Amino acid sequence: LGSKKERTLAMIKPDAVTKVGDIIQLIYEANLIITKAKMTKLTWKQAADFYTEHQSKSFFNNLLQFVTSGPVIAMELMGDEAVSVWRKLLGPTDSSVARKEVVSSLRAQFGTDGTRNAAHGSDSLASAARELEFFFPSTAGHGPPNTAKYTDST
Ligand code: DGI
Repeated sequence: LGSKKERTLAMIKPDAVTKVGDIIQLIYEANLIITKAKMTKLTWKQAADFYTEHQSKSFFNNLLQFVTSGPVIAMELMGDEAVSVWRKLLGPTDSSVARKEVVSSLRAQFGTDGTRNAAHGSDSLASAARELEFFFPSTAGHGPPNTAKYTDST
């Protein structure tokens, strides 16, 4: 009550798709709920759009190569301060750095290095809005309509 309910975009990257069960467990333990989910394989162009803010970076090509190498699972997470709660669960960007931290994290457990780092999380409410619209467009014209809406029954 009176808390700051947020929505954020989580994406399980190709290296951690087989760990989806463990990751969902962590999500529930953090008091976040999954309100949308989709498994898909990104095309190169889709990945470039998703990561457009990094297009001039040296690691851009490696990033796209990796994230298009297999399926990803996109999820809308909802809960109190969902953006920062999910980012905190993820841990440091580089999994090899994450493993040196005292407190374990999803990237420490399921990732490998600076590129293969298991999962993504929106870094702000503005990014979350853009990234949720990317995976779950409100104007989707094809396929089954996105009518499943979470309503708090408590
Ligand atoms: O929000 P994050 O995923 O933690 O990090 P970010 O938004 O700065 O970068 C997006 C992704 O790009 C990140 O998950 C992995 C990749 N990346 C970022 N910085 C580096 C990097 N990959 C390599 N190889 N080296 C980097 O310095």
